[in-house]
Amino acid sequence: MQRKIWNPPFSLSVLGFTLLGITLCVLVMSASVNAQLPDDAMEIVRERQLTPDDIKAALATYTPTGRHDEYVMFTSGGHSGQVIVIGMPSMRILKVIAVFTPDPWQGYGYGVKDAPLDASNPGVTVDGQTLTWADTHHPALSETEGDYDGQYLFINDKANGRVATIDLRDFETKQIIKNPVALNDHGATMVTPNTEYVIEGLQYAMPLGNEYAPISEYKSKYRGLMTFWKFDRERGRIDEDQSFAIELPPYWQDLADAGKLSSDGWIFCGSFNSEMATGGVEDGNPPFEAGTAERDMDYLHLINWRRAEQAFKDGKVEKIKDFPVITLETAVAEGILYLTPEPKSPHGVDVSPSGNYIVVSGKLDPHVTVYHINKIEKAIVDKDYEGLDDYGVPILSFDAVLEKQIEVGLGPLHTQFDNQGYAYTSLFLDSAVARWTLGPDAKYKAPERPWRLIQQLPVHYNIGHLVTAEGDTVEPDGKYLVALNKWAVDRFLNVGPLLPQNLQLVDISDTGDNMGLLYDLPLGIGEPHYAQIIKADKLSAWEIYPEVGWDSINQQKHPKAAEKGSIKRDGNTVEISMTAIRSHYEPEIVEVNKGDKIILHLTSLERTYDATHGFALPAYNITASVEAGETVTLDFVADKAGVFSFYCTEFCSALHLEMAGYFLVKP
Ligand code: CUK
Ligand code: CUA
Repeated sequence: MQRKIWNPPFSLSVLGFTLLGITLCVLVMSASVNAQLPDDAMEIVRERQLTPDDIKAALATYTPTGRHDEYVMFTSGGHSGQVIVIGMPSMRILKVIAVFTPDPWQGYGYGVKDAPLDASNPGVTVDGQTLTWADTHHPALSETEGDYDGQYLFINDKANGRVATIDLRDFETKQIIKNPVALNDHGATMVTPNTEYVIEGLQYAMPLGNEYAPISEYKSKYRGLMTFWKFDRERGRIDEDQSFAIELPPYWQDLADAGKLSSDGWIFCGSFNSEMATGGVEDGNPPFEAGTAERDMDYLHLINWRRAEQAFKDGKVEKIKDFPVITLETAVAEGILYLTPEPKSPHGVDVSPSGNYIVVSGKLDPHVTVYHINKIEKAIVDKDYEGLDDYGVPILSFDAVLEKQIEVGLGPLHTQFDNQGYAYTSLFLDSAVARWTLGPDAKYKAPERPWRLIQQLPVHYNIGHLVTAEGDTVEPDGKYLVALNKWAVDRFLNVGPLLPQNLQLVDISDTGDNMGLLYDLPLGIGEPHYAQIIKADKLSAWEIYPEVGWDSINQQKHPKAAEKGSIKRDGNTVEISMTAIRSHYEPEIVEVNKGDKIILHLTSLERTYDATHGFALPAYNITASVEAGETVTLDFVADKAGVFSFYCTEFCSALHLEMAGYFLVKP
């Protein structure tokens, strides 16, 4: 698996470098730079032992200072609980968005009132336990008519069954909600084509509402769940009051995708424990890994979300923990839920850009299995069932809905699409990306050789998800693909037994078997699972907040914003309006009594791009960030007597160190 360095013997090497020189000239000319490759550049090529492919990759990704990237990738941060923003093709990290985990730099989770990580938020403090981390898996960009609109980003917390909303006007988390019925999730988040709903799927079946039931009552008491969170675009919030869930059989529902265009209105969701195995290796039972893989087929779930929405609106729900849930019985009676077989231990399910093809990968099957939406809908109309499952859910006949099975390689997981009629499937066991042709599809010129494996590109190593530019939309861009590899092994310098993930940028602009690696990005802050790539010009984040005194949590003028400093006492409550501008706070001296309740509104008067100030109050575990124009409120009790020097944590000006003050707490 060692990378071959191009290091020919001397005589060959002269020829090689001549060829290399020609290649370089061609490359340089194609970039319409009218220059010979300078000798010192050739010297670098020789010294660093670069191959022509290396040089091509370097030229394709190197981004000179001040030049901006063409695409932006949002990748989940795995157990860091954050989202990482990466420019492409440079693969430079632009930002880590704090989502479920406190972050001092962003002043997130360290005292700012009403921020999503405020302990008073029921999405954060659950049953008295404040959660300070998450296992983020699947980011989803908001869509309009099936295309990314650049407005919002959603991401789930697999560990605790939570969903967060990020506003892309300022790249800040605005909302964290806890699913009241489900402990965990996985096949989420993803959105319906107009972001009507953000979908969250439970992974490990459980007694809904977090009740207790012994594992021996698995079949009768444990259930799966899919939750439909209604998104209120105007408010930029998920509206919990308009949301509902559907009870599912206890099959360990996994990845899901929303239908689009021809399949709009459907949700497709795989599952991998239709055996309903209950583990117990310590008692001599088969472990889950074997128990869940006994049958040759599991069930793809087909959920009609418009019918589900109608049933919810008609009140055909039961309340679990006060949350409306459509029961399995209702789901069957109302034609909301169907099943169809899918090969052994499936993982990914992905809908092609036209909406016609639904691609499923079975981890233990070397094929991808492709269904056609027309066949699915016909089988439902014809009641072409091969039976009912234990819960009365109709199982559509596999032969009736199957379009094609294509052998792509070992351990297929996830599939993405481009604008040339190709599909790309990650091969975990083969450590490769398979490129294959879709069948005839109105959206693209029909491939000359449909349903064929075209190329397997080795990646390093153990690829999980892959993502293409806008690959989840009705209009993918092609051009780039990123392989999110679980193992890095020998790709980077040894940093101890815990290794970074390796995100590899792949050029998919060419047709045929011409995919090539461009760049390796090590990410050492948790395990990214999935990502979304959007054209950078679809994003239009603010440079500064719209006006001085902006409440970024609610995206409106802060009711307590003030452009002058003041201290007001009312009994034991001290309300302070503090301003910040280069390079001082006003007021600078604040004197209170031990036990006073402090409400501090901190307003940045700055109107300059990138003029950020911070506010650190030692011993009180408080740190805030105020970007230009922002007002934040800190709310705490002065329960420690003493002299506390507060100061600005951003090097904002030459006199940044002078931007300080004293918070005096009289005993
Ligand atoms: S994933 Cu969550 S186990 Cu394949 Cu979407 Cu990594
Ligand atoms: Cu303000 Cu440093």
